[in-house]
Amino acid sequence: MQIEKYLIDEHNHQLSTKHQRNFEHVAADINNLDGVLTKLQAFNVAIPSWALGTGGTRFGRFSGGGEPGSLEEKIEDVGVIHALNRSSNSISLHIPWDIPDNASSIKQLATQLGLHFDAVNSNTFQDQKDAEHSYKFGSLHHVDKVVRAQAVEHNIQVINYGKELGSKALSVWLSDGSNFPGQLNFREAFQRTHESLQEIYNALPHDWKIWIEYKPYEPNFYSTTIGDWGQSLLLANKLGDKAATLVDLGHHLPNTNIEQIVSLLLMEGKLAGFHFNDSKYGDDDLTVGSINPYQLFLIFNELVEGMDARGMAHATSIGWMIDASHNVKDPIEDLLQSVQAIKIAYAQALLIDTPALKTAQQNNDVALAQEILQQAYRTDVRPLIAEASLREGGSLDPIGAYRKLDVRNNLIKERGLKTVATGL
Ligand code: AOS
Ligand code: ZN
Ligand code: ZN
Repeated sequence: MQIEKYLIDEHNHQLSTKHQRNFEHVAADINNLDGVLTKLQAFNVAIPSWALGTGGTRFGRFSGGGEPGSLEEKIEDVGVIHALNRSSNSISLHIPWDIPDNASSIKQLATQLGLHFDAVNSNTFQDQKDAEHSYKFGSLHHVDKVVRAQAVEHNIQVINYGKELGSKALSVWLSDGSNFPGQLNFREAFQRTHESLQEIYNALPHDWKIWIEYKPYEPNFYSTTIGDWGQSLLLANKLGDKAATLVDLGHHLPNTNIEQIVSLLLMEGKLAGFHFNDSKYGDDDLTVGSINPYQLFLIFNELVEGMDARGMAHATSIGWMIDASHNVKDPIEDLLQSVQAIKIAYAQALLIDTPALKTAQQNNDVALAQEILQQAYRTDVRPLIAEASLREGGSLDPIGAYRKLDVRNNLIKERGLKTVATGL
């Protein structure tokens, strides 16, 4: 399944008068319009391979039709997303849910679709069939050296897969933790985790990074061994320059000031990147921007300000990725919505009058500082996103085009109605 460019152009044509009117309206008030558009055009968000099938909960799973049954089909789905929004030019694999044994043909397919491979993810939170040792009581922190060795070995294997595909980072999320007080010696568990990560770190190619994700709870409900950004940063600092902290928006206790965490990690050169999603209660993995778009905007405010202060290229200095899972939506539509929400927050942050904000802060003019932020946040930047997409050869309205072109039904015809994607 591939979307022909002329079909996108035809759909754009039907929308063009309205788009032009909206675009001119918002563009009139923007000083550095070309700068903003160039940044939006360069911006891409990686798609996780596990989000392309319908997700489930522990209570069940309701599969949709036409889901990708192989890595090739997952790559094709990302190709569809990228053809529509021109902002999803990479895929992040999860081993062994994906097994890229035929690296050169996989790579060739991706290249044809204008895609490359983002961070590779290891998986030591499930027992794989034929595994000698169980991760029931953890992996890199396990009390038994042979279990730790198996988990280290798996991570090195993931690096090797990634090398063949041209990935440049290993993303590690551990479910290691404890369910009851007394189960674990915190200090020793942390030290063992550090030791195991050091072995993995030593196996990284010179131009690779290791991204360390944290999470406060789930699947363990008393302690998680890498439970917050402090613990992740501590490990990243001990490991060295190639290690940094990955922020998954859903991995915070309610009401945590995530933007402040982001600001300080960036200041320390230790922000690896993001797993974007949204949540109301916990690690809900909901569509980005569906619950709290203002928080997302405030995060992007810190990102733009902090990256500019450090002279970092927005699009390429850190990892931009979605980590979501969808029970009731078409996964492709949901991912299109998530990327769109991220670009909206980014565009709004680009519109903030930074010098004016600095002056207001200097003068302790609290009301004005808030006005400046909200002026940007309340701007309807959607015509800017549409224009950036158009200039890159994408759609003015990705979801509209996806529906108009009846992509899902074509996928169902091609793959069948009863499909189950590998992964979550
Ligand atoms: C788990 O909660 C984390 O968000 C990880 O990033 C995980 O690897 C991913 O969700 C796939 O399970
Ligand atoms: Zn995550
Ligand atoms: Zn998560």
